Amino acid sequence: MFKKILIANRGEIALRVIYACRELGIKTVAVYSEADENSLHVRFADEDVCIGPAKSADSYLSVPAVLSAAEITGADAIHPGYGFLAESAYLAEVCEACHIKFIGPAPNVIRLLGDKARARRAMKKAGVPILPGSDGPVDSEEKAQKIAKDLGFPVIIKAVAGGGGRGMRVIRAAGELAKSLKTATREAEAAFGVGDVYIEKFVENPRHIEFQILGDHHGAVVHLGERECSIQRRHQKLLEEGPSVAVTEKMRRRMGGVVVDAARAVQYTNAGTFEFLMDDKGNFFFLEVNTRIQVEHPVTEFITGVDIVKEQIRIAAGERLSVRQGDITFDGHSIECRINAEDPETFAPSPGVIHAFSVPGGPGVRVDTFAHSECTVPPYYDSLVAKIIVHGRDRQEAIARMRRTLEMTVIEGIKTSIPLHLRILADPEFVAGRLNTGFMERLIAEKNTANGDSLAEAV
Ligand code: MV4
Repeated sequence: MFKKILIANRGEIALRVIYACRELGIKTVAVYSEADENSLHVRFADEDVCIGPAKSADSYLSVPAVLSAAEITGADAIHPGYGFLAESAYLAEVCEACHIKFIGPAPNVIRLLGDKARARRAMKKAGVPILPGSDGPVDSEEKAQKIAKDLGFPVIIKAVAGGGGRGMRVIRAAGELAKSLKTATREAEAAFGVGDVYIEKFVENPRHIEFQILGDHHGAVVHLGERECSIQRRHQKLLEEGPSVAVTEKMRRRMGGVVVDAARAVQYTNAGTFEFLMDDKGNFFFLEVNTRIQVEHPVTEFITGVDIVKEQIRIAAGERLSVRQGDITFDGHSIECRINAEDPETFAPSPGVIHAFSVPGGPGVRVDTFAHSECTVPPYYDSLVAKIIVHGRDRQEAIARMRRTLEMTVIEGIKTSIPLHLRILADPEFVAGRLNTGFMERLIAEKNTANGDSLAEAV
């Protein structure tokens, strides 16, 4: 087992990795930017190294800075968390060259799955259902028109290097295609440095459902069931839950089998997430594979009892998975709310000093956060301040538990998304489980209408 792990991240996920390391008896190294000098991940790590100024390009995103910190402190592995360098095939490669274990999949697997057109091809070959679309990147308007005509409108253009919605364009008629192809290509080039795009049939208002997997270096792969992540705004998830009300036990077994086979086919190791769209008929279509630990992993930890971060560390150290598929059960229901430092009405960021911070406990409540009274939420990074995750015997109990937890949470000094979450949890469609990726747009539109009609009525 590793003796010392460097955590190449900040905030709640850096603390989450420290929790796992402490329980495993592994020493930790925190890295931090000048803006994070006083944060909890620095306080609770055994060692810490300042790796640069607040700007993440010069600190948390700097491979030389992170690698130097690992070399200086003699860390034998690096956990990248999520965001920043988590899906950098380059960091994984440099780690290999330096004989430091990267806690994630092999560099060539990260690279394969990071190219969405290559990933589509690999998944199709492995028997994963994909949407009809182009065979690879589309390099001319003529080819794009031909493909779109064969698919039938609407179609969607996506960046090969994309993910998270950047460089995407929906096209509803042939006349819009030329312009959308140009703008998508330009956007992709600017955002990722790679302008290649591909085309897929567009699915209207799908559900977003993802399967968590784990694979070790001895050929064992298991799935830990699904999470429903349809409640998002501008490709930022706000609330996730598991299991999905739209997935039956039979579907879970079938799709679980599909993703396990696919992970084996690409020799996937460590933790990963297979993202799917589900249409209104219950059909699954592959979107992409996330080759990192995800923000919403606690939902799965609650329903399966598996500590995913500990498994990641064990896997990277060459140990076998601690669970077999037959041992994994899916118990009760879990919901996560992402509490962001933002205005719940305008979604404008709301960084600053938190003057009071208190979240209730009680049965089935978990809070993953770096926040405490008098801590600072810096303006330089993402706005996540806390994840509140609950577990109940069923969905109804989980919803009630999340409501009482949010109602009794005190965060003063900054604005947070808590009022927005309470509105989501009070929505009859949400309570009925009728979710799709258009949910937030509808909720916000309804709120705006209510505001227009009568300011007094809007809560
Ligand atoms: C789609 C789609 C409909 N049809 N692909 C958005 C993020 C990226 N990972 C894929 N996305 C989508 N791809 C086809 N062929 C709709 C979305 C989409 C979406 C997906 C998941 C979660 C939220 C979303 C919100 C809007 C659009």
